[in-house]
Amino acid sequence: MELTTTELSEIKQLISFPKGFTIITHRNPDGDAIGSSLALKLFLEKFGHTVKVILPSDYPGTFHFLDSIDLCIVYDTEKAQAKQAIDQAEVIVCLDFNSLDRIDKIGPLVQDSRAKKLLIDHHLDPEPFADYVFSDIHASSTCELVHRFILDLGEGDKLDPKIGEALFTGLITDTGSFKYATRPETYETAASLKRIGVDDYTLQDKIFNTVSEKQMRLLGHCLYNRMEVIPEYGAGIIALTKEDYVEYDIQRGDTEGIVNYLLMLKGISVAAFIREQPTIVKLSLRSKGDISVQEICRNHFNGGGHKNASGGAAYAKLEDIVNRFKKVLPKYVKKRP
Ligand SMILES: [Mn+2]
Repeated sequence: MELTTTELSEIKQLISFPKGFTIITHRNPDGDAIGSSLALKLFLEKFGHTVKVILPSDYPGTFHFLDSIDLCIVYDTEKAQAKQAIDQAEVIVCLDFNSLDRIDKIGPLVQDSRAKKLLIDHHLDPEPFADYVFSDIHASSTCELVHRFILDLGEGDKLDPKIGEALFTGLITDTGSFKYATRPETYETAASLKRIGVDDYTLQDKIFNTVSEKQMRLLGHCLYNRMEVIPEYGAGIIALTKEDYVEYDIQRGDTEGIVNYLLMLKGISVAAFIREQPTIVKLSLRSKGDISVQEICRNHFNGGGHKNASGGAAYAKLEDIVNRFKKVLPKYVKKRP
């Protein structure tokens, strides 16, 4: 969904006088959620706006280096400030999610707010809660769309290396360093950000080469002790138990990216990373080509996301979820001879 010329000029009008903006992104914010939010904050501040960013839950330490990240309001621990930021907002911008249940208890607050609402996102099926919707499911990332949005406003000259660094973060995290979900515009965005001075080598180093010893050993454990391969369906599964969580002292973010190792196996095109949390079992699915893990998640695991990267959760036993995944596989993947 593109913004019409009329909508763009209305947004230009909104931006032209100092206002209170509140930017909200999804729970468990990733590089794209955080990068797009901070980039838009830094951009809007150049017009004299007061800009608050609300994250429903805390962000991974990896992104500490991003400019202004320490100013984000984390709803889980700063509820009063988050509520105030929504109350005082004249414009609410929702980034990298498109249904209000992705922001938990903040959802109803956003729903009830009388602020103008703008949504910029690249996930399937946006809910109609915003006044302005810029949604493109073919975009690599919300960061790619925020960059487009800034250019469409005719404000490309406001881009600077700090904004560029935040945007580039979303490009590389949502595409696995340009390995998937790219299109020509993705590289054009990267090129234009590099041209304004983004140091992408340092950025990649800061984002990816910060694994702790604990995480590296956890990865080893997952691959050596918890991995199951189902060659006839080209599938791989890693399932972590509650006990693993204790033994490896697994914190939010520690398991990030582990699912992708399964897809490095020759002949594997569907990957499931399933973990047993205190009350719920969560799963992340990845796939290659035409296999839609989005459908699998939507139909069987109360979730969704993208065609090749989705997630879900269910109140059940770990082994039941593993078995359910195995059971539904034949519906989505052809058996191999
Ligand atoms: Mn994204």
